Amino acid sequence: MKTKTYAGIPDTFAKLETAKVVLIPVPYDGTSTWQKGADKGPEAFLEASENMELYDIETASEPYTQGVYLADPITENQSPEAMVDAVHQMTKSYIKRNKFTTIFGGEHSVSIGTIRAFNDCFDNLTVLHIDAHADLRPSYDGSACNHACAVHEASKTSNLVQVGIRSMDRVELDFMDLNKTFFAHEMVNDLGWMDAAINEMTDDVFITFDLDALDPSILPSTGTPEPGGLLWYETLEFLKMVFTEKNVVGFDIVELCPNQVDGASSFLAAKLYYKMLAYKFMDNQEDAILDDFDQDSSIEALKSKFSSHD
Ligand SMILES: [Mn+2]
Repeated sequence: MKTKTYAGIPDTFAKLETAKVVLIPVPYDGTSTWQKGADKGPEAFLEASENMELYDIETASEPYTQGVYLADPITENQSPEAMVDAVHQMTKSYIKRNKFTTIFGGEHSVSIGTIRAFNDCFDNLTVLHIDAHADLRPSYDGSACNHACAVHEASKTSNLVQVGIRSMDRVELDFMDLNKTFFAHEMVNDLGWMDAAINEMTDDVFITFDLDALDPSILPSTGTPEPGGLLWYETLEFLKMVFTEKNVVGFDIVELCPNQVDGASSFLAAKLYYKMLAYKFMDNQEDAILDDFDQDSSIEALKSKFSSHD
């Protein structure tokens, strides 16, 4: 990766010891089935982030002052299973250091590893899955670690809430809880879906955000674009509600498939990530790392409750 720090922030805010946030890039594209290129996602996201202004108008805050550590990218790609295992272990190691751990993919199979890590560390976890696709297949193309299976495991091991769905296979109905599934064609006519979705969530929420949940008019550069998706401000409104009402314990963003002519998609992904940090930390701006930060000061640990097993 060319980028030295997330969004080009000063080193003071980018040190692992003091940063509240860890960002793990996973440039993986082993199992995508249509347009390839999600392995280029993290680099395009980081480059766009560097060109972003860092004052968030809506929350009147500078989220980067909480500290964002850019971890080494996970490059394991021997097999989908080996990649998922590497993501699982690395993600878990940062959660256990009480970091607000975030992951940027790569295609959606990386989330099998991220969800497994958060599930290990939080009891009664809700996985909020924002996506055009149901991703509930038990296996695809000979692997359970395929992007089409991203939340199959989560459907068994966590409280899975699905939002924005508008494409699926009939076999996925067997694994879908229709009370916790919010289809795009219904969402468009009834903004009550936001409250209804939040009512289905437990306190601790992990968000897995597939960028193809967004409408291709605002985010065309993704592997499998589907018409009829979420727009920008309704997405932000919903996310802000979730961050306000629930304890969001981490998130991943996946499936940016950048190309030369469309810089807007990469920039949207950069802005979406930063807005999610803004919502996470909007109530504790006083805890920001100061420019003359004292290395010996301790940072208040993020709320987390670890289960007994590793
Ligand atoms: Mn998808």
